[in-house]
Order: sequence, then C-alpha cells, then structure tokens
Amino acid sequence: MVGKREDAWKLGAGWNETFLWYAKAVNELKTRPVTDRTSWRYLAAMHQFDRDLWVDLKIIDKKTPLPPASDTDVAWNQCQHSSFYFLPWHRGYLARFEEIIAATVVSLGGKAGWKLPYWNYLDATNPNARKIPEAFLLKFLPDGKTRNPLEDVPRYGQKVLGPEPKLQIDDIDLSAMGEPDFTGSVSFGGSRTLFSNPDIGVRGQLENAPHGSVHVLVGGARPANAGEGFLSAFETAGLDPLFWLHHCNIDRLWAAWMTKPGVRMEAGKQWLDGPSDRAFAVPKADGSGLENYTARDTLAGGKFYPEYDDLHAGTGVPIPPIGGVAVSVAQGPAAMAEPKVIGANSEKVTVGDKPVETAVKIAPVEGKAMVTAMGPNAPAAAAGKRTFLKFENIRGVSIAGGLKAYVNVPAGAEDAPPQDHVAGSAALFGLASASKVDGQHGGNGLTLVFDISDLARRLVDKGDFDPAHLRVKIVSAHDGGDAAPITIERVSVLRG
Ligand SMILES: [Cu+2]
Repeated sequence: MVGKREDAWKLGAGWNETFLWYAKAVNELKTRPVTDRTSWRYLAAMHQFDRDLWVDLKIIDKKTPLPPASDTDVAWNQCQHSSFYFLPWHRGYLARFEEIIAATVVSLGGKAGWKLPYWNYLDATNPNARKIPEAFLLKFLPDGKTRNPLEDVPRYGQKVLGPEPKLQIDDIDLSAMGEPDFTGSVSFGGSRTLFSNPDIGVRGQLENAPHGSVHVLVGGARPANAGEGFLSAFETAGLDPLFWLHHCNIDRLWAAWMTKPGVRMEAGKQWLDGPSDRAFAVPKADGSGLENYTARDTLAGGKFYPEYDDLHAGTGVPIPPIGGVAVSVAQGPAAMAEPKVIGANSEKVTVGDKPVETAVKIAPVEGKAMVTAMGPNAPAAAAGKRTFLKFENIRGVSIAGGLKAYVNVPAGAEDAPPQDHVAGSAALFGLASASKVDGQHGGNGLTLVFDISDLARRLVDKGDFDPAHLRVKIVSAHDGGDAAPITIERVSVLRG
C-alpha cells in the first residue's frame, strides 16, 4: 500500500478528497447486506453485536438474515477491552477496514491508496484539534442532496472535546503516554501500564483515557435505553464513521509510545501469538473469506503494521522518529516494582444520584512505611514508589457513564470538593455491556486504577493523611440526575 495515515485536520477544511471518498464508500458499504463481510454492519458487528439492541435501533429488523454461525462465531463480538490485546486487536481491525474502504473508493471511480485519517484531538499546536472534523457535521454531501453518512449517526455528546462536569470527566490528556511498561503482571492486572492484563480485566491507562473518554464525550451518556450515541457502547461504536478516526489516533499513540526510549514492550508468547481460546479474525479484503492474525502481525514487519505521517504532534513524544520507523524497544522486566494491595474498604459501595464516601484502611505497618517514604528523609528507593487507588468491578445498567473520585475532602467542602483532592476521573465506556452476566466480559464490570502518588504526598505534607482512615468520595455521572446507580465491589490502595 502507498501513502501514510494523516491528521484529519490537515487534509483541508470541509469536503476534502479523503472525506468525500470516505463518505461515498460508507454509503456504498451501507447498501450491502449484513451477510456481506465487507458491509458496514458486518464490520461494526465484529466489534460487538447485540441482536435485540440492533433491532431496537432499527439497524436490522427481526427478519434480517444474519451471516452463518461459522462466520459470526469467529468474526463477530471480538472487541478486546480491559485486555492487553486492546491495541493489537484494534490495529488489525483498523487496517482491514481501511483496505476495504480503499477498495470501495477504487470501485466507485476514486484513486487507489485511500488512507484512514486520524483525529488528533490532543495536538496543542492546532486550535481546531478538539473539534469533530467538519465533514462529520455536514448534513449533505457537496451535491446538496445525498445524505452525509459521516454525520447521519446518533451523537449526543460534545462537538468540541473538553471537561464534562455532568459525566464527571475532567478532560482528556496524554498522561498514559508517560507509563513505562506496556503491560503489568497478572496479580496487579497491568494497571500501571498503557494496558491491562486479560486475567484480571483492569482497564489500561491509554484505554481509559483518551480512548474511553472520547467515546463517551462524543457519544454522550444517559440512563439505559434512552438513546445514547453510538460511540458510547461496544455494540454500536463501529457504526459511527468517526469511531475509525478516533481509534486511528489511539493506534498512533501506541506507535508513538513505542518510539520512546526506555519503554518496555510486551514480548511474551501469550501476547505475541494471540489468545489461545479464540484467534483474531478479519474478512479478506475482497470479502471472500476470513483470515486470522495475531499481535505479531501488527508489529514492525507484520502485515498490519501501520505508517503515520507524524508520531510527534499531539502524542507527547518529544522527539520525532526518523522516517517514522519505530526505534528498537526495550524488553525484559518491567521498570517498576510489583505494586501490592496495602489496604481496602470493607464493603461494596453503591453510588446513586448522590456522592458516596467510603473509608479505606491501610495496614499499620504499611501505612507507617508509606508516610515515611513520602517524608523528607525517605530512602530514594521508597520515595520513588507510586501509590494507586483501585476501583474493582464497577457495574451498572447505564450504557456508559462516568466516575470521579476524591480523597479526604475537607469538611464543609462537600458540595465543591477542591481540585487538589481529586484522585481521578474516568468515563465508563461499555459499563452496561461489561456488567452483563451473559456477556463477553462475564459480568465483571469495569476495573479502574488511578495514580494518586502526588495527591498522597500532598496530603502527607499537610498532615492530612491517616492511613487507617482514608476517606474516598465517589461521584458518579448524572449526579443529582436520574441515572441508575453503579456499584463498586472494592476500593483499595496499592503501592509499588
Ligand atoms: Cu474504542
């Protein structure tokens, strides 16, 4: 294939060639039956499919013939979330989607080599970066009468990405890019990383933000079945043409991260060769069959390895790579020591339309060591340790949502907790789906980890850190609204 993937905002305003052909190709794919492996709906169902929901949303009707089980068992419902396959699986998915669009563009009379653009929302040098690219907001194609499929999608969230107080999402940022390790150990669940471990199901930092946040910020979130935007749920996300540009940027952030000196890439066979229980599959570009791939195929030299015009702008990676080629990546033991649970709260928490406070108790020995480590006379090794707050098995029936947590909110400040007590905030992308007992995620819900090292240190400095009684305040989306409550099995503190 020729050419590289480019920044959507640098392709020209409004209907540039790339978007015009994308729109035409999407319209063409939409005309194909769902049994066609190159159809718009087949491709979206590969991410996740829910027949009842799709019927409700009129994406299919009850009589629509679906592909045979030999296809759907292999190729549908594959999306990898809260898993260390999150990035490689999506990379293969994007690559084949791009090839199918490119082939469609050619079949419609366009040029060969169409490339998926990326939505570079965190490019601080571009004042438009956070806006949804224009072509996704126009009602019609340039002919003035053909409906624009890039716009013709339910979206109830933001058109310009930013803080969303109602959803408790502070903002999107590049903090995930500072993580040194690609994946963590089984016991910790990979929460110190860009990623997460499949056995535990912790959401990795990049997957959490900007990935999950942008999904929910654009899609919007309301109580179950009230018509969330397609981007807010696993089952509909792939039906929004913007999904592919968002994921292209997430993929680029991974590519950029890999060029950072000293980062530790996953090199285990379990990751490289893909899950043993189910191979990753994509349709052949001409739709004639299915084809398997592994994470190995998504790395340099592999068939799904992408090329980007720029790994610098909007990635937080300061040194542009030479010729866009990833530098060799360190492998071996993780940069950080194994974090351990040193304390937890005692019972399941339910957060409804009012914030809830839960007390976390750290074991006395660990607590003392922690306070000492943060003091001025701490040994260097101990001082470099990090502190995490973990929320396990967050469940709810709302399609998505959000959560924000604070530690030790001062008395009297309950209504407007100070910013310097914020532990973190997160969009709960896929909440309902991950909470379904019969779902792919086994009903385990979502598990999140926030790095609270700086916050803990500030509290110790102020003398406001009693390890035996940390007060964690949790606010959920729709605070004061009508959303269904979320439950959290356990809140714990880890050090490592
Ligand atoms: Cu996604």
